[in-house]
Amino acid sequence: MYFSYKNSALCLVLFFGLFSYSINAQTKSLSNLEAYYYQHTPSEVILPFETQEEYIDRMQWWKDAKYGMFIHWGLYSLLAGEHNGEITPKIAEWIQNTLKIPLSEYKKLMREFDPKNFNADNWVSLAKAAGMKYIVLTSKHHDGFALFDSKVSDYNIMHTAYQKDIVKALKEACKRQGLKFGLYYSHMIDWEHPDAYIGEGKLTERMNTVDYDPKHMDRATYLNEKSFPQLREILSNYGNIDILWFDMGAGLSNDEIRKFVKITRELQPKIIISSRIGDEVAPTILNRAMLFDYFTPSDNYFTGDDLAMPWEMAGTTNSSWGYRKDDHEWRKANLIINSLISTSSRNGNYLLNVGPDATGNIPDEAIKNLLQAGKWLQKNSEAVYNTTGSPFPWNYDWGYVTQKPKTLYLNIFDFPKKNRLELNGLLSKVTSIYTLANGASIDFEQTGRFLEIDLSKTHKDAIATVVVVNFLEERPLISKDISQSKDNTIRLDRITSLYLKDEFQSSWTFKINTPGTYRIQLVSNEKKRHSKPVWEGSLQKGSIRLAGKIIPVQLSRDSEKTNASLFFYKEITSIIDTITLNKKGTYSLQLNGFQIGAGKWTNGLGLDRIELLPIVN
Ligand code: FHN
Repeated sequence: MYFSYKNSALCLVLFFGLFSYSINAQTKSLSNLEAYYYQHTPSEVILPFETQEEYIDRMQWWKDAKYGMFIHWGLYSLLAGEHNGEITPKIAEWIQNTLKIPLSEYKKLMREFDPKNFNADNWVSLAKAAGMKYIVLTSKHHDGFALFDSKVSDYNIMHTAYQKDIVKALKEACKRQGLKFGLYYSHMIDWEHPDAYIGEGKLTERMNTVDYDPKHMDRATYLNEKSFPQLREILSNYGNIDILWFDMGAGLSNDEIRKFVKITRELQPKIIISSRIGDEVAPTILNRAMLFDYFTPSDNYFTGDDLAMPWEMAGTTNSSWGYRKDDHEWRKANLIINSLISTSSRNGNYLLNVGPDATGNIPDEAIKNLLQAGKWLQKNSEAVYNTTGSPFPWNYDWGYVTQKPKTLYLNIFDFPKKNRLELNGLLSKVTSIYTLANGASIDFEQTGRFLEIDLSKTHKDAIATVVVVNFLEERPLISKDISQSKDNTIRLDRITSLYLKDEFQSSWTFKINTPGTYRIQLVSNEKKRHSKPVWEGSLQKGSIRLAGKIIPVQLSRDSEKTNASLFFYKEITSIIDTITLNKKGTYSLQLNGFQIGAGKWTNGLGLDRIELLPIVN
């Protein structure tokens, strides 16, 4: 069918095929949708369907928005983490799978689903007051139950006690109140359909093996009968849909992934697609010749990298996505703002989840914290929306930097010692510094690459104080050399991209102006499950080479603190040794033998930085 009406694309592709044009040549000439999805293009050849400029333009609202609300809601919200007296040990929306509840029993929840307190406008108003610019709702989660009126499957909201289309209501409320609207759709996992085959081993655990036998499942049937047609429904029946948040696509073939993209882009040309359309595509392709528009790293995990492409951190307000009555681990307003700014300072977005209960109420604690964070955002919005990330390739202890032309915003969460903040590396001439919230001007001194800011008279905000630094140039001039700070500390940050795990930096060059003896210490992060975080530092041995010495390294858990934006995970400091660097000059430090791996599920140290702290006698 595709052949018959896409003849022109076919001719073009055959022409290029015949003359063995390079992929580059094809990319330039075939920048249109037909070529992108032409069926006879080999799977591995992915052709962009738009120009770089068109891509930037399509993504702009999303990049400027920074902050969105994720909503996980469905039949599982009725169970609230418990079934027949049994508490699920995992996230609440997985309860059917985790507690092996037979489908016939789980389906009975449809009779009870009648959210009397649901009011779409209230949810949207909350998101707005919280400072969020878009909403993403689970139109169908892994249980296979749809919150929309589906003609494809009766397993949907119209067949519950409630009988009203939730997707429609929320879409309309977003439109009324001016928020962008996206849909989550579990395209691969579906515990209702008998043919939703995923794969072998670990992937089998993601299927409904209580009611169905994987041996008899045929994925093509599931895709053609339910997933593709329902995707068409949500993209056709509600006007503009701004985001399609696919999830858990691991196991899909490239061609299946491309079919999802094709349907999505044909029906909604301006839509923005999440990377989890196929987990395996995401980590390796960091350019725009890709099937998705932005990258979603692991849930609730972010260790301090500015990724080389648009990205979004999806996180929870407590520990679960779906409502759980026993989950009281609430992320407070300061952590919400810390996570948001830590994300935007690295050019990412933050999609923060709420799990309403079965009556349609968003938990009070979540509301309280979101609104408190929203108040801070009202005062300090200039430092967040429409900004870009920090120009510095390293982190600061006191907080995070965001920027606009001629301006840096220092988002200070921890006031530095003696209230003197040092910005190391800015070469642009600073013209003025003031507090964003009240305009009060701040004294400073600039010498060479050091800018010292006197915060002794600055009002401290309970969450974060934003200090605005104005300078002459459009973009700040930054020296990327690593040198000692005013207190003579040297800080060697992991600065390469989180997901390119084989390319982590393991050597650093820096300048010493004040010779002396230094304590070497290494800071790394816990990772993996929230409930049982793992620190893999002690499992590894290696060495550090510095100033002609090889220092054997076995890491110990010498001190720890909660990671400012990671909430579930601690930052571990390991003291390694002391070293005397008795000459001024350039040194290089090499970390050998360690697996650095900083992703949530990758093995390795989770390295954040190495510090050299002066020992003052
Ligand atoms: O399995 C899902 C989970 O239930 C939730 O929807 C999250 C949100 O990012 N995504 C999957 C796990 O990563």
